[in-house]
Amino acid sequence: MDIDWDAVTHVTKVDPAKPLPSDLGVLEGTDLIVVGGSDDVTEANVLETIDAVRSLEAAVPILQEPYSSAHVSRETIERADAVAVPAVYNGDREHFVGKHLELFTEVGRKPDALLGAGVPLVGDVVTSRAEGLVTDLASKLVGEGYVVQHLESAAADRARVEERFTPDQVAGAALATESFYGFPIFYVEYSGTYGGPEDVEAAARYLEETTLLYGGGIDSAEKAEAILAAGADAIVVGDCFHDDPDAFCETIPR
Ligand code: 1GP
Repeated sequence: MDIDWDAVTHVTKVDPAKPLPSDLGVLEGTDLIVVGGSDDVTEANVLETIDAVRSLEAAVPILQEPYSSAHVSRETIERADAVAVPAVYNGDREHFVGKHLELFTEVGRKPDALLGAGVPLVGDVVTSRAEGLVTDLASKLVGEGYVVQHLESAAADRARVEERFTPDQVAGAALATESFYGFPIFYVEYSGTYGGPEDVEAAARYLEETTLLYGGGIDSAEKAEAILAAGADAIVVGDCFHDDPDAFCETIPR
């Protein structure tokens, strides 16, 4: 399924390492499900989570957001609609460039590993089929320009973020995302705390084509509305989905 970003206003981030609410029906009002988390995530629990949310009656697109290339496999790429790879502007080099090269190296590394054993093809045919498969898989990987603004979060710890950006720096990162790097997504990440609309307002000034996502501490209709009114294309709700399904439902715009 292609992700129609123009139709995405509400995103749910599902952490594969956390228990799912008993009623997954609450997800039917969301526009996109992101599967990913920082701690205790494995390829196996990513696949289990993708399968669980795929079983929803409403067809909601699924984006895998891996922290490590170990969470990504041919299966996860094939079962998700896309795989979004964060490029953290205020993280260390590994989290802007290093992990991406590692991931694409994994995807491109061995035709036989990607095609699997027992494929009844030989020689050049295997190589050309494998190259086509690698290209198909790589086309599902999309970059996300990221600023991680909650320094006490697991995301900041993992990406080695030591500095919170000022609104001017957030605006600069947004501008670079749109006009220089060309990533389709820019993400203001306050994971675990509510950052308010200021950074979103700063980023929105420079984004025409790029989808602007805000995530962090959204647990009410008021916060959701404030962030959307500030110019975010969509809000991302994580903890509240796992912890308080009733409040989660309130975050879905009517
Ligand atoms: C986390 O931005 C998302 O990556 C959502 O944050 O868990 O605080 O809702 P919360």
